[in-house]
Amino acid sequence: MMFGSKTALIVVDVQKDFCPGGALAVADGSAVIPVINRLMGRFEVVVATQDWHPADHISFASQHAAKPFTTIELPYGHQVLWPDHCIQGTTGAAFHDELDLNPIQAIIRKGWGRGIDSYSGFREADRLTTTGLAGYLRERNVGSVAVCGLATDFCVSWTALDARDVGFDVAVIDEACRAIDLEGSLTHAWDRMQSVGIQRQSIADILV
Ligand code: VGL
Ligand code: ZN
Repeated sequence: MMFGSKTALIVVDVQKDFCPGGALAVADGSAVIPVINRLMGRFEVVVATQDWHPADHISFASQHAAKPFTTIELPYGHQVLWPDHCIQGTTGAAFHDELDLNPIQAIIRKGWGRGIDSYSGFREADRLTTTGLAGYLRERNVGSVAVCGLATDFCVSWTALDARDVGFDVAVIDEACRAIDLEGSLTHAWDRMQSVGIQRQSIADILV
């Protein structure tokens, strides 16, 4: 199928658990919300991702008697172990109250299978199982995407890299993201994104 002419905004994981007070709070995470609320009105297509784990999810340190932020090897690869977060149906998994949900046209939940994580909104951590987001965007005539949300160095960058990998033009909107930054992960994420031609975009370029 030909890639289309529309640009989509992908709003990644703006959920209570990733904001101050949440189980896996990203420093200054809620600062992205007023910016994203303004950005959404500038795009024809707006989708959001929602991290959505069962209570016994394999990415949780509690399932391995391990400390959060350590890593293990799983059949699909390297896995950072996280504090329990974004458990299906809990308050922490809900979108932040200040995020305007009305402009969001589709929501992709990810990480819902017990045995596999999914930072990317396009593809699970085995790098094979797709979520359907690429097909959705193609059917809606999208050719390029702008990515924003939480966290820059995990779900935002993995989503942006996969978007590029399946052939979209991709920008990441810097001021509309915040990072976890574990051991240089933020610098590494920007290096990887820039090496595959992902644009680092400023809100000033969009909100003129
Ligand atoms: C995320 C760690 C675990 C994210 C999700 O949204 O960046 N990070 N699950
Ligand atoms: Zn998660």
